[in-house]
Amino acid sequence: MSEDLTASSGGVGQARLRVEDRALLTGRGRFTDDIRVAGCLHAAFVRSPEAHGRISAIETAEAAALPGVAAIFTGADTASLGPTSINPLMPEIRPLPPTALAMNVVTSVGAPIALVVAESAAAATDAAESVWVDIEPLTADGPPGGTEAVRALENWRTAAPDTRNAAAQASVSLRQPLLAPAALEPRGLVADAASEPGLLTVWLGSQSPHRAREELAAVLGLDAERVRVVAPDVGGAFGMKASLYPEDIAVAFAARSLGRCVKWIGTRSEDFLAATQGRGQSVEASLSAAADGTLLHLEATVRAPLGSWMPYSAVVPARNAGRILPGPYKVQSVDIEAAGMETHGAAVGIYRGAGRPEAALAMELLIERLAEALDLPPEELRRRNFVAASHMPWTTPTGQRLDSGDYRAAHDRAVALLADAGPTGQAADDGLLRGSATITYIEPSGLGWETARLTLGPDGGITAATGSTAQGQGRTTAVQQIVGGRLGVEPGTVAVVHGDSRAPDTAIGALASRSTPIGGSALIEACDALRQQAEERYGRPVGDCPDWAAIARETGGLEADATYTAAGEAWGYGAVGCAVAIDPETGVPTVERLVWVDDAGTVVNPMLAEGQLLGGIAQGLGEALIERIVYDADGQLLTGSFMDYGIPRAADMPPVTLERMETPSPANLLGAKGIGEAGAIGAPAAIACAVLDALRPLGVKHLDMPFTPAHIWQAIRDARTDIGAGAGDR
Ligand code: SMO
Repeated sequence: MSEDLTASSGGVGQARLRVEDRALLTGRGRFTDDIRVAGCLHAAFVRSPEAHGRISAIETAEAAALPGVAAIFTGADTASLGPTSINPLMPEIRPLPPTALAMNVVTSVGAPIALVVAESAAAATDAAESVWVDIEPLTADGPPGGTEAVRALENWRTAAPDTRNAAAQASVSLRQPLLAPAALEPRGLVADAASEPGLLTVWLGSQSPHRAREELAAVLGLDAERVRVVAPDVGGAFGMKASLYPEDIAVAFAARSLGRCVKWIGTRSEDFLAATQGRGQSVEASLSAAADGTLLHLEATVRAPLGSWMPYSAVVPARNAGRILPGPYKVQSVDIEAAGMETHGAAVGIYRGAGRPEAALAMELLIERLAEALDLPPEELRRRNFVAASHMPWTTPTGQRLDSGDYRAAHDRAVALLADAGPTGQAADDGLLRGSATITYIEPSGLGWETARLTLGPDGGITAATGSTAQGQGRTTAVQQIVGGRLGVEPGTVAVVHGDSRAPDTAIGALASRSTPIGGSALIEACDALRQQAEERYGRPVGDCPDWAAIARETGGLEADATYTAAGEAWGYGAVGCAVAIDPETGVPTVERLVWVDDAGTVVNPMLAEGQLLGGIAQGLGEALIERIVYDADGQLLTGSFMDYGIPRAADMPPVTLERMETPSPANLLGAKGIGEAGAIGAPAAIACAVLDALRPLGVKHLDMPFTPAHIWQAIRDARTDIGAGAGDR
């Protein structure tokens, strides 16, 4: 993008206010529950109370006779539906697709067993409670384990390591808790088979309405043209609304069977029980170095839980954790294995970061421990091993091509910012334990294609349809800036369409930090195609700021489609400095400082980018300090509400200093790199390293997240150190 165009048009680079906010903040958003179709029926699910069992009987007669009940469906009705697909991203996958309604066997608490459709949501809920299900428990000894349960597997192996120079080795053994993505708006859909003959229209809170359309059509045995999926306003998704669910299939099936409209709006409890969860990985890893700190060999075994069925993106977290593990560092050799394991419980899928936070956490903890073993400051060990800016593009030992960036510059800037933020370790007369760390993360932003359609209407109005849909990120604002800048029109005049499987016809969606890098580049390409069409019809160049109204009058309107395929993967990155203070009496941790230097390449709107970072940081802070899903030994969910599952509130946010570097990516037209997941990737690793730095003098070698006061207090107790003297010495 030329600087002039940017400055004159309010296009790329401008911190424009979000055009979405007036409606969203004044209650005028249109979410799935706001979709009203005349005569629409309402659905409620009967769910499994057992983690594993055989369904011996389902009695629906009493429920079916209740007032307002239209129909009750069970697994026998949906048995003939086709399977959904699994993105085959790992070489070895044994799919475990969802069943719309359980048949014979249930494999997790909360699995849908029956669907009640009634005249009102209340009637459906009442009737669902009257459906009687008899389940013989099959196992009382918790989730199955062992090699039998491996459902996905990949290895990254280089030639055998050269161990002659190894002077030190460090290892870590991590158990990461499962997390609830906890979108503000729970799941839901409206499936309408009544309003338009031969067409099933589905309003679905989804990151990928196009994929949902393909999947629904395949499962229901329909031509794709006979299904339209629309994502209206979506109140947060974070990966949890990326793939099709059993409930989506069951409700769409019910609508088709009845020739009616059927609506299901899930509750918060249902999201805790049956929405996909995130993280939960176990990582065993070791890293060796030569005496001068040169990193040599990285070995790791990643075990990722999959839950009891696999959504489309199920294997992404395991694969990402493996391929990204070396992070921003040069290592000479690797031997990494990542596996996805079947477990009893809700499906585990992508959640903001999707394997990236897990990789950053493991690698940065290894670096901290290795620095200790080498008796080097951790900053120095990092500096000696960053992939140098001059060596970009750089192919990692896991075969990833890092496209551009200056990791060391970001790291050094973050170290300086943390030092400028004031002394942390010295002011110890308050009796608190202090620790700090500066970590660096990388954030791949996806490969492949995305679509866009630019239309010049007969009245001269410009409409931009993008395959990258929105869940609160401000995509309309960003699309207006990209298109306005490229076509030389005021961004606010560009009409934006997203989230409709009819416009464009095909798309991937908002996933993997790819919307701006790849979706934005597709818009650029469509803009250029529109301009070219104008020039061909007009017979001459149309200039930087074309008279689109005149072109529209002359041509009667134009339309340009683009399917843009990225040249490679754009790798965002950033460095995070964190200082924590821990009260040794209570175990309460306080994040005193968070300084952040992120490079997302070309930034379309710095205010949107900042919002993405802060939101991700809040979720990363939650992961590090608060959040944890707990199942008991029988597979019952103990954290089924916000009474038992904590998420961070505004007051939990530390002071954050944000700085930006801007190294445009050569991997796409726009030069953009992802930023949507950055906060959630960097925060847990930074906080974990800082907490362990604070606890190190007490002899605490390792502690798993979340760092709750009780958890830290116990670790301090277990370390059996004279806490008062230890704190005073620091
Ligand atoms: S975790 Mo993302 O929605 O790929």
